[in-house]
Amino acid sequence: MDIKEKEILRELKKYRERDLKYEDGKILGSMCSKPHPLSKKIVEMFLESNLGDPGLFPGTKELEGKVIKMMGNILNNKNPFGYIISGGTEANITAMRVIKKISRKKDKDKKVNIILPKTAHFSFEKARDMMDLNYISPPLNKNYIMDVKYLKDYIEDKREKHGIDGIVAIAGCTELGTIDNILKISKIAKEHKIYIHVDAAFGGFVIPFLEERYRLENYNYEFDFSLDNVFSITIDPHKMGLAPIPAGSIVFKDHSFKKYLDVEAPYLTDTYQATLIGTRTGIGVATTWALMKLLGSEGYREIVSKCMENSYYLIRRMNEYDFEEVITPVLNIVTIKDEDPLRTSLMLRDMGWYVSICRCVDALRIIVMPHINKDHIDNFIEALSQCKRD
Ligand code: 0PR
Repeated sequence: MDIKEKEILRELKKYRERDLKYEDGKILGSMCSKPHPLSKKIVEMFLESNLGDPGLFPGTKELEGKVIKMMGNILNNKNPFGYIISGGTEANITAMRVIKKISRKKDKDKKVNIILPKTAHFSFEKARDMMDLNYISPPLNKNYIMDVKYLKDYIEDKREKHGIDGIVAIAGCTELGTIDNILKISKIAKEHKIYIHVDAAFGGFVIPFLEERYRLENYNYEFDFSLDNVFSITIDPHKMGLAPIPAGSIVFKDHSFKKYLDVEAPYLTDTYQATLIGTRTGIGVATTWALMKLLGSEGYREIVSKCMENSYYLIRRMNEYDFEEVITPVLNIVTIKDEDPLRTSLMLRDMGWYVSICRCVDALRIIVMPHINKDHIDNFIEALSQCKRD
């Protein structure tokens, strides 16, 4: 390495050193974690791959097909079709694009009406801006999930005037980790022939691996393609899949959905392109394939169990200090009631702890990712109680 290169790297290191590190346990509000160590070598190996022109990278393209098959396996779908893309935002926008295309095919002048839970991630807001979608959001029920008793009314009331084109359901909502009752939603959607998109960006790598002892009684965890009218699912390897960023995924029920995505790209090796992002790395494909092979269901089950055990440990510790949770954790997301969550989160930030806050309820929100251990939790509880004493 010549002197100039060394100097550049030294300079970069200075910037990088200012970043927080997952292993320090201070990042408590992130859905990402330290990527699995195997990722490093894979990133290097696939550095120049570009799935935007797949004919040049047939090996990586074939691997993408295999990863989508693996996704199908965990999502109960024998004929999945989809892509490994930049993340949950791109996946959700892609699904909204399909719903819009299907609606336009039926009636090109009609508003595109989509039922969207109040707990939906803000990526749907971006989709609305870009595609002029009309969202209808039913109230939440006491469990902080979409109250399905309103669905029929919305569908039947609005059917004449507008018609509902799609329903979004969430499997592991960003703020609380709750799961919509997708079984019930699916029954209604089937009856009215409505498309369901499930946002399992976070829950997709948790729910299939959640041990029985962590499943709440009378809670519906079903979310995948085994349910009628679930036509697309967002599931992100760069969240609980432990892949490095960028690795998101959009999976469709079958290949028939490709026609809604394809645009002509006559001069490329593949003359159609379906993903929103054109030039795109194959790194996510390779890391996801490798980690799913390496860890398998058993490996992911162990990771999820550890996160759930630590979530309950956090609840026990906070209860000792009279802090109360909003809900019993459904997934590895813990909420802490707080009259002024913004203030508390800023105080914690001054002490070096990074938590996030909920919008739908006054609470702090902790994502108990694999990089969080019990010592971190003990230290955090100390810091939190100090905020309350001040
Ligand atoms: N859908 C759900 C349910 C999500 O929670 C998220 C992101 C997305 C879609 C969008 O995914 P991408 O960010 O991959 O496009 N949820 C996290 C959040 O907004 C993302 C995040 C991750 C935030 C790490 C902070 C952080 O440090 O809370």
